Amino acid sequence: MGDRSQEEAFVHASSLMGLSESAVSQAILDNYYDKFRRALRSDVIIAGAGPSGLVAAWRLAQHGLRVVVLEKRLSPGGGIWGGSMGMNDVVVEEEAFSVLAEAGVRQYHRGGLFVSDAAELACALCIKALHAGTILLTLMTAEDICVHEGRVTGVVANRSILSERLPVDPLALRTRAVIDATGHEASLVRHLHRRGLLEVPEGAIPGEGVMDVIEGERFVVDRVSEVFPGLWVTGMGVCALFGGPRMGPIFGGMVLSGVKVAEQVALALEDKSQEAGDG
Ligand code: 48F
Repeated sequence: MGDRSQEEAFVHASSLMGLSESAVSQAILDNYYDKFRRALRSDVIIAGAGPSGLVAAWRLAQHGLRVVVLEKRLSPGGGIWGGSMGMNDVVVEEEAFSVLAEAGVRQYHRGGLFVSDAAELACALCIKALHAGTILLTLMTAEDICVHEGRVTGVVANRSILSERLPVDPLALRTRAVIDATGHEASLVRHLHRRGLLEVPEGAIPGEGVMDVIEGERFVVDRVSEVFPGLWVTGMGVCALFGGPRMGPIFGGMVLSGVKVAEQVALALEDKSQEAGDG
């Protein structure tokens, strides 16, 4: 027993040998800037780490694409954390079960519906996206979009909070496809529209309509699309852009919207690679 605790003490001491305050700082800077450097050129940038953005990131990274997620808040998960009126449970429909099961999220049967713990859902989707290879940069706002020759070519990113308070210039990240997964804000779509680059039927982005769970859940999946060359919209951004209904604390549509946008983007990038190869 004595030998054992001596051995443990030795292992502990040697594992601390490289430890100093500056070594801690150095390790973090090395790792973070390695991530940031890799994020400068990617296949897909997803603005927003809510349920639809995280599912899209997971699927696209699983497909072998270089995926970057920019999240303006400190923690990824978007509206999942709030659950319903702050109660950390959400309803998920059966159509999304296979995706949730793959992520290890459990469902509980309640009065004919299925409920999942909001924290479990947020954590599981994050882990799936990260373990598939997604680069996640938090406290990073997608502040604007780059367009060259009529196509989206990148995202202008800035530090959240800092950029809101001080005149700090952003950096641009180059990519082949951008997904606006910023939820109710539909931020990137609005940037394009503000500049007259995105036409919408009524001339103005309508925002979400009144709550309708059934129609909203259908709408948010059906209307996922490439809204400008190189820019896709998913999740609640779809409803904000096309005037679809809001639907409250039900998340199957968000998950399936993320799956669908990932399929569309993967296909479009494959086609573009083939064109480039053929050319
Ligand atoms: O709002 P959010 O969860 O969007 P979603 O994936 O899911 C909507 C549901 O959560 C819920 C609902 C279900 O019925 O209605 O609201 O469509 O996640 C959007 C994420 O984008 C971040 C924001 O902080 C949130 O985490 N975000 C918003 N604007 C930006 C951004 C921006 N400009 N740059 C980076 N992140």
